[in-house]
Order: sequence, then C-alpha cells, then structure tokens
Amino acid sequence: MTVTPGVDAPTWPEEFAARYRAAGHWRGETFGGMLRERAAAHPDRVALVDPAPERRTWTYGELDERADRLAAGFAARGIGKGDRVVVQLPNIGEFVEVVFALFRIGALPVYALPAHRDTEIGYFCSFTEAVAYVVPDVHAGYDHRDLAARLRKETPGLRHVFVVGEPGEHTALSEVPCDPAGPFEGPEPHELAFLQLSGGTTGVPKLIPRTHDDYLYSLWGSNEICGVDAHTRFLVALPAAHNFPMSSPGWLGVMYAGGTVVLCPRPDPATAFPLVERERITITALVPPLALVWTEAGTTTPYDLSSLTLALVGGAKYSEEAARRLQPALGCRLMQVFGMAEGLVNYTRLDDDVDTVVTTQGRPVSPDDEIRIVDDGGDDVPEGEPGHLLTRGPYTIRGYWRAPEHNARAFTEDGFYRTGDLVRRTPTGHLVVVGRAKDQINRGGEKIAPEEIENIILAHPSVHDVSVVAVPDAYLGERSLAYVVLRTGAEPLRPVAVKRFVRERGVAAHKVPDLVEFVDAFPQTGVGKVSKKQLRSTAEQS
Ligand code: AMP
Ligand code: DBH
Repeated sequence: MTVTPGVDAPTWPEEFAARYRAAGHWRGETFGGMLRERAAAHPDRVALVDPAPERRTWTYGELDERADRLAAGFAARGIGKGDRVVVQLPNIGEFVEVVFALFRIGALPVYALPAHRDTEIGYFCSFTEAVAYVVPDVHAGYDHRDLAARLRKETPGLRHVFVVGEPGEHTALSEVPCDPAGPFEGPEPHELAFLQLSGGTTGVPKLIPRTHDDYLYSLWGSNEICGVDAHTRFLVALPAAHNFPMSSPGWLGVMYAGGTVVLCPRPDPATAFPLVERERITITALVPPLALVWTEAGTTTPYDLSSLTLALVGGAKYSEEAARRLQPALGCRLMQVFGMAEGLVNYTRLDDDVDTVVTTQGRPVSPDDEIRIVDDGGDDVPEGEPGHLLTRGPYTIRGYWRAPEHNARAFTEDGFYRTGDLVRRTPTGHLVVVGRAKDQINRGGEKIAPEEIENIILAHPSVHDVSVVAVPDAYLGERSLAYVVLRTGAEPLRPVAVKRFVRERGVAAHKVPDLVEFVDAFPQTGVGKVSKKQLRSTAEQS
C-alpha cells in the first residue's frame, strides 16, 4: 500500500518547504545515504557497540554492508518502498541494522516500544496496514513470538514476522540477509522515513510521520547545540525506539556525526555505570526519575565516570532541586531537554549559567522554530506570562498519520501544533514548563492517555464509569489513579482486580493504573462533563 503525500501524512506547504531548504535546514539527505557516506569516509571507525551478552561491534563499513544485505533480503520477501514494518526490539544491535535496512528500501519503521503488548501492537499493525513485524524471541521474560502468532491470525495483511533469536514458527532475522541484486530506488529526502509514536491524549495512540529532511535537521541541529562530534561516545540507556534517545541528539545524531553508539540493555546504574567506565562514554540521555537514581548512585559508585561530559535530562519536568544535585554527583554537565516526537525540541545551552540550566527547559533548536504562547481564547499572552504553547517549524509535523479529524483539533488552521503544554518564556527566550492542558499523564517520561485506559476499564462488566487522572509522585513526578464507579448491584471489586483486568487486556505495564479508588459519582463541570480538574485536586489532597 503506497503512501500518498498530503493525504496519509499532511506535509509543509510548498512556500515553507522552499524556505527551509533555502535556509539550509533541509539538506536533501536521506538516512540510507547518510550511512553510505559515513561508511565511505571512515569505514573502520566503530559505529555501534552492543555489549551484551558478549561484546559485539559494527564499524561504519560493516553496518553499511549489513544494512544493504538485510535490505536486499527484505526486498526479496516483497517489502518495498512505503510499506510499514512494526519494529519492536530492545536495545540490541539488530535494532539499528533493521531500521537502516528499512531506510534503504524506503520502507517505514513503526517504532513500537518493548513494553507494548497485544492491544498496542495489534493497533499499530492494523492501523498502519503493516506488512511485517520484527521482534526478539524472549525479552524481559516475555515471549514476543506468541504475541506475533496471535496477531497473525487477526491481521491477514501482516505477511512476515522476523525474530531475533530462536524463530519458533516465524522467520529468523538471521536468515534474511542476501546479496543485493542492485541498488535500491530508495526514498527521496522529502519523503517519509518512519512513523514515531505520540504519548497521546486520545483513545488510540497517534502516529507521527517524519521525513528524512526534517528529522535529519533535528539531528544535526541538536549535534551543534550538544557539541556532538566524531569523538562522542553515546550511551543509549532509554529504549532506543523512543524519540528522545533516538534524536535529541540521540543515537541517530551521534551516527550523523560519525561518533560511537553504545547500547545499554537496562538503564539502572548497576548495568550502566560499568559500561560508562569500560566504553569511556561521553554523553547520555535520561528521564528525570532515572537521573535521580543515577545521581544517588553516582556519589558512591566505585566506577570511573570521569569520561562523562554531558547528561541530557528530559521527557518530563525535572525539579530544580534534583537538577542542582546532578552535576556534582556525576561530575558532568547537565542539559535540560524539552522535546516531543511531533517535532519541537528545546535545550538549555552549554554556555547557559547554572541557574538557567536548572530552572528552565531550554530554548528551541532552530531560529525558524516559531513559538506562540496563547490564552484559552487563542490570543498571545503578554511576554513572560504563562499560556498554551503552539509551535510550527522545519522539523515539527503538520499533522498525524491518517487522522484528519484529530488533526483539525491538534493543529491551528495555519499549521501550528497545539502541544498541550503550558509554558512561560523568560527574557532570554528559554521556556519553562509550568503545567499541562492536555489530558495526559506523564509517568516519569512515559506518557499515558487516560482515555485509552478508561476505555479498557469500561469494558469490565462491573464498571459503570471510570476516570483516570494523574496524582503527584515524589519519584516519578506523576502516577495514575483510576476512579471507578461500580454498577448498582455489581459484585464489589478490589483494586487489584481492576489492575489485573487492564493487564490481561495486553497493554504496556506502565499503563496499568498505579492506584484504584471506588467512588459513588464523579464531580461534574457546569455542563455535566466529568471534572478531571476537580478529581485531580481531590487526589492530591487525599
Ligand atoms: P510526546 O508528544 O509523546 O513525544 O511527548 C512530549 C511531551 O512530553 C511534551 O509535550 C511535554 O508534555 C513532555 N515533556 C517532554 N520533555 C519535557 C520536559 N523537559 N519538561 C516537561 N515536560 C516535558
Ligand atoms: O518526551 C519526549 O517525547 C521527548 C523529550 C525530549 C522528545 O521526543 C525529545 C526530547 O526529542
């Protein structure tokens, strides 16, 4: 099924595209071409290290060749330009091989997270009409081959399941590579490169179509700000499929610069610190709860972290107090990152003073990132006042994948993305995130759309109504609480039964409500809608 630009994925009006090209933001490169060039320039430099279970490395030359052979094998199985392929792999070398092979063909990876289960994966496969699904055999005690087998029964269009490791009834990824029959036609720079996931606010996750041109700009723009170069050694501690460790500046940014990417199987200090020492890591990216754990462990660790020069922290609000402690504990600089898979990324800068770094979430990457801060009526607020953040620019999407109705709400008529974040701007142009207007829970950087979980709980026969809200949490920033109204006459339920019900529906573990409370009714707004605002404040007080 081919992709129709402007229909499946809204794109920039031509005058904007021309401006972004003329400004030099869009360089006319593709990911496949980028790897080819790096491999030609420095074939023997190490691009990638997968330390576990035994240390494997790929030079740029090897990765390039591997991508070609894998791409040829995928193509031989009928995977072509524009086809969607759901990739659900943990932080292993095959993840990087697979996505570069798909880039080379112009097939679009759909980046699932390892934590996703039947509900999410089933949706990605059916909604994107995916032709293939790539999984590990067993990861973190979960057998992905079984999930794939269930899916294939329900999703006739899903023609292939490729497994890293023991394939079971599916195809081993190791069987796929073959000699290329010739060069691929490949994608054009303005075409789509992949579909990224949004944390979302609606019943189903939204998919984010990113082009080669726009995403590559966010990479090299980020590299300049973060000082990434060929000497950078980046540790991917967060899931490699997430937009933050992928692109801000992330493992793709580091490869753009010709540096070395080291994959970390788990983000805890016991796993990561020995790798920092052994691999002489210079930069990493952390979400705030992880930054807290690293900060605590860093003060007493026997491992040598002295190679570390920069820790990027973002994905959720990082408290000033925690931010102040990071630098002394880890012996490296801190940079706050406020970004979104839809595009806009803000960084504090290497030459910002300490107070700016610990109290703001940074300023945009590009001089052409347009920022508006507006009131509820859509008018600009006075400078310095808080309001809704709207943004438009050279690497911010103009619409989600196949979602015209949602797009009409999520974007203004003139193409600004309504981020749902409440911010204010300091005189230096730095943004401070002061809150959120969207219905979303940010559980330590992992986003939850309450509506998605509410829909699941509503399917329980004893449940009359449900409302899922955020409650403050010292460690995660926020946790989720489900307020449940039972049907009259229904058997009483215990909180654990509600949690089990959600888990058994097959969703990522972080979406299972942390807390469940039973109430007789919800507070209502003037027009009779459930007042989430009031529920949240009740939750805060209890
Ligand atoms: P997503 O759209 O799912 O990629 O999630 C992006 C959202 O994460 C943003 O719109 C913010 O709500 C939140 N976020 C990301 N970074 C930060 C940060 N440094 N501080 C506060 N919120 C953040
Ligand atoms: O939370 C995010 O999605 C995020 C945070 C920091 C992001 O996408 C990014 C940087 O690029």
